[in-house]
Amino acid sequence: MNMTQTIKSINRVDIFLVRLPLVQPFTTSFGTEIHKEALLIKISADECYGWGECVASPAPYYSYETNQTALLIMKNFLIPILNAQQDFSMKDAQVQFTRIRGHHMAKAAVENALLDILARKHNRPLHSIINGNPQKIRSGISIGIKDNPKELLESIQQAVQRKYHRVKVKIKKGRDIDVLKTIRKTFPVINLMADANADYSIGDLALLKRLDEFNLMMIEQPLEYDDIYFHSLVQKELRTPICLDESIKNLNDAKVAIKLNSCRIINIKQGRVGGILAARAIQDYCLKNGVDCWSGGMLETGVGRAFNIHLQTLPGFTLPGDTSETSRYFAEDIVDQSVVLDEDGFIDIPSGPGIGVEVVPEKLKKFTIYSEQI
Ligand code: OSB
Ligand code: MG
Repeated sequence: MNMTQTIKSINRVDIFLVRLPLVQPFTTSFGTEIHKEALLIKISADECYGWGECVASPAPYYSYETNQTALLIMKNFLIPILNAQQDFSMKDAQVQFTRIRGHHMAKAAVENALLDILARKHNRPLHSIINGNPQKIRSGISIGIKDNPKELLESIQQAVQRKYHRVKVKIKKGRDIDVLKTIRKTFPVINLMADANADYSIGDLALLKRLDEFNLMMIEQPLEYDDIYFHSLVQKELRTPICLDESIKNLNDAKVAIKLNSCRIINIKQGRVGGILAARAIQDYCLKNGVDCWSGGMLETGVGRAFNIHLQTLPGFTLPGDTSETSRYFAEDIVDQSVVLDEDGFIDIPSGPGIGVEVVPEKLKKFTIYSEQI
């Protein structure tokens, strides 16, 4: 995109906290979720509008940010900064936002809404203004921890039948070696990976080395959520690539992790690193440094998922991500189009202006538990 294109002025900002039931509970090493609670932001400007979705959760388990901290940061800092601007570009907004330390999930939602406005204003799909290649993207699925192995094997069987390009399973201490052994017995050659969500520490090195026998594509975030250094010690001892998720909150983290050889793969969640443009900068750095990337997910509604899909048209996304069909998360979503897989497990990019999906007012009303005009 021509990054000098500007927004004249913000007219109105609306926030919606929505709560959608998940079709099945989702369990990770940090807990079980039965609902998806998301903070959506709609910014109106220049006779146009744009949507953003914050990927924070109700509780600070995956990250320190929560929906309530994000709301506070938007209300007290991000939106006032925008309201004080006239004729500003994405670059201008980003420069202003750098004053606010951390809170990348709150920033991502606001920045993404601005990008959506710019794309809609010029009647172009989001992928085109970030210079992505208009191509179908690959799918992947993230399967939560299950109480019984039969249920887990059934879920994997379904994913294989649907032609997902790779299967990720969640693991945690005590639910690792045996689980992977069971899976590999039934599915010896599928593209498989495991996500520990930071459940191990350097003292578990011997156990982590045993994961090499399962021929995994990667092990995601084995150690502490804020660690980079100890991951480099583990990566040195493992044949299996390490992929970092929680540890990478911005481009600098990615640079440090790559310089230290802490990982060979990065899970870029645009909503975790500050939005689409920050994610683009990270994938570009990774591409230049021979590090594979993929787009993670946070069980987003159709709004956040649309951003993830457009993002994956960029060349640095060399591996399939955690982008699954809508029906795998929700019986009913808040947007007018569902994500579906074609017969080869690919996903089409929405073609309309901006993110290419529209929020359906009745669905928004149905699922909103709190709203506020800022
Ligand atoms: O660690 O990648 C993760 C969901 C919520 C919080 C953290 C994670 C996940 C997922 C699901 O793995 C990805 C998705 O399907 O959206
Ligand atoms: Mg993860």
